[in-house]
Amino acid sequence: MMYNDTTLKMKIRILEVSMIEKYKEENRMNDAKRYDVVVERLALRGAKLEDMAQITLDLQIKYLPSLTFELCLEHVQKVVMKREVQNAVLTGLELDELTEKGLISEPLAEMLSSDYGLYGIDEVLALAIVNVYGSIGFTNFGYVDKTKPGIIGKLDAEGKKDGKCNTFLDDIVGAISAAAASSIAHRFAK
Ligand SMILES: [Ca+2]
Repeated sequence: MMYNDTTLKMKIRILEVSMIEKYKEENRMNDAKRYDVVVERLALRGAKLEDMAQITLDLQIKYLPSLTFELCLEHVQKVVMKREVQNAVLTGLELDELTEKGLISEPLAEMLSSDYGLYGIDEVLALAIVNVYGSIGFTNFGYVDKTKPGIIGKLDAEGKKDGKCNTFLDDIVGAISAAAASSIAHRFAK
């Protein structure tokens, strides 16, 4: 059977659209699947989403007195659903874990295991997380990075112990909490 040009073009277009939809669907599922892995990896390192939601609540409650912990947790989950965030978390956690196992070579190993103050790439990686939420994200992240509230201070102190490395983890946790706070701020912006 012969197709005229228009029919053929239409058929190709339909095929393209269905392939794009299939691609989108597969990727959506991959992100959802990866979400569970990311949440589990964070928990294994001592950082639960609930701890981040608490920081988010503390950050935003002064602007939104009716804000609840549950809503904060929802926004933390939304942040962790994003692919850029998942990629940053997986990269950072891997570097912390490899450092603890002694699998990083010098001079990087010494910088990561001592949480060297001028290293700075841990904060840069965390910016990939807050970047998703614009300038409010950066402001919130700067604030939690300085004040180290809740679990962040705990992780920071724990990372200074022998054989432990939380160089990336504390910034990741701060960035996710800050991003969730920014997500809430955007949601309720007047
Ligand atoms: Ca750090």
